[in-house]
Amino acid sequence: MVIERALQTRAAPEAATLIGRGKVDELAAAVKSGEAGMVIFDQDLSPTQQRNLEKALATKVIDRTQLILDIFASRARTREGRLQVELAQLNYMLPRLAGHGVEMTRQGGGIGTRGPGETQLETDRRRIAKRIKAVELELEGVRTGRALHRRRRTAVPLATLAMAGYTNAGKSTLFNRLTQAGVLADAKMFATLDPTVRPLILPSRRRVLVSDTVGFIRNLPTTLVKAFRATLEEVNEAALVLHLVDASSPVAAEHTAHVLQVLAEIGAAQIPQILVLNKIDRVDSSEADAGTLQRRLMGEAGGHAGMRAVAISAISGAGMEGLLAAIDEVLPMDPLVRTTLDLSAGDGATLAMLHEFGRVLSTRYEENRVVVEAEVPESLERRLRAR
Ligand SMILES: Nc1nc2c(ncn2[C@@H]2O[C@H](COP(=O)(O)OP(=O)(O)O)[C@@H](O)[C@H]2O)c(=O)[nH]1
Ligand SMILES: [Mg+2]
Repeated sequence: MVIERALQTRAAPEAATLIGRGKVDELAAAVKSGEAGMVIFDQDLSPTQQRNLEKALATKVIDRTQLILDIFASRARTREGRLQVELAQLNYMLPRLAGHGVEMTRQGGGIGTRGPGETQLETDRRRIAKRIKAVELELEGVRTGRALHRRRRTAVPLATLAMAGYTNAGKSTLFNRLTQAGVLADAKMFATLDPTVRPLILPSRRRVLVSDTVGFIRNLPTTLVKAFRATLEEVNEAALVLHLVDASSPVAAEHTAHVLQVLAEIGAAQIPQILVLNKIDRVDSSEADAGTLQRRLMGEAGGHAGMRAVAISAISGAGMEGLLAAIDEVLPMDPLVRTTLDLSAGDGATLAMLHEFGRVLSTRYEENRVVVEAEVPESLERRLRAR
């Protein structure tokens, strides 16, 4: 819960505390009266500034880089992602060792508590430096084994839709809207999975997983670029990327180009992608159609490049059927085929299966037979034909 927000505009930062003396006192009072457990600065703090502020505010102080690192740490799913994040955390921690008497790591790393004195400090420095070496070595190993790893992962039976886009584009809102029904249906089966992956049943009755990936961040500190990309790596295992953009944002075109560029750089360019133009409730209705928006964001080239675009409002739900239909059309895994089956009228099991996993278009009864026309996943059709 956020107790208080404060903003200060200054000609120059205060060397010792970033913000001015008066602001520090003001914050200290707010921390005390609100019993704040933490103060987060949307700025980078030098190790000294952070220390001074923790003393003056009598609470934990976190800067922008550390907050982003914490988010990455909670979102990194692949081994490489976790290692890259740990490496960035260690490098962040190293110059901040001096002066802290309390626990150093908030996210693993296992450095533990320290006593006062130079000796302890030196020991800690050596320990972190050693861990950095070890992580770097492990990372090399992971990169070598990556091709192998990816082949294994593709054996996972369910296709994944990865949602990519800037923070604030509406990924989590869309994620919740898309997967609400799915969660109830399959809650038990997925109870142990992390909360950013959930099942979704498409109109075609195909089951997929939706994954809410780590968001792109404006002005990402350069020291975190590698950790960010490694955390985003999981997109490479997706069958389809939902590239979400806040179409009402004045920097939407810039964001779209940047996401496309980074996806290409991590090797995800060949994965089918749908450009999801979100927040059309905030766009002038004369421009709120997918074609117009896509041209505005990507130039004439966008549509020609064959990228599907769908305009939605994740908040109001507008455009959701169009989005689901587009996903069904573009999803390469186990495509839908139209089939006609001549079944014995007593074959209730097959009929039930067709209704559950496919879309039954027509049913015609003839004496003791039933002829069903349906749209089903290719895998199901193969299974039925093989009998
Ligand atoms: N007006 C409007 N706001 C939206 C829409 N979708 C999301 N938002 C808001 O945008 C903000 C960021 O949404 P969120 O889903 O957290 O974005 P994320 O950072 O990409 O996960 C929240 O305040 C949402 O309520 C939309 O379609 N229209
Ligand atoms: Mg989110």
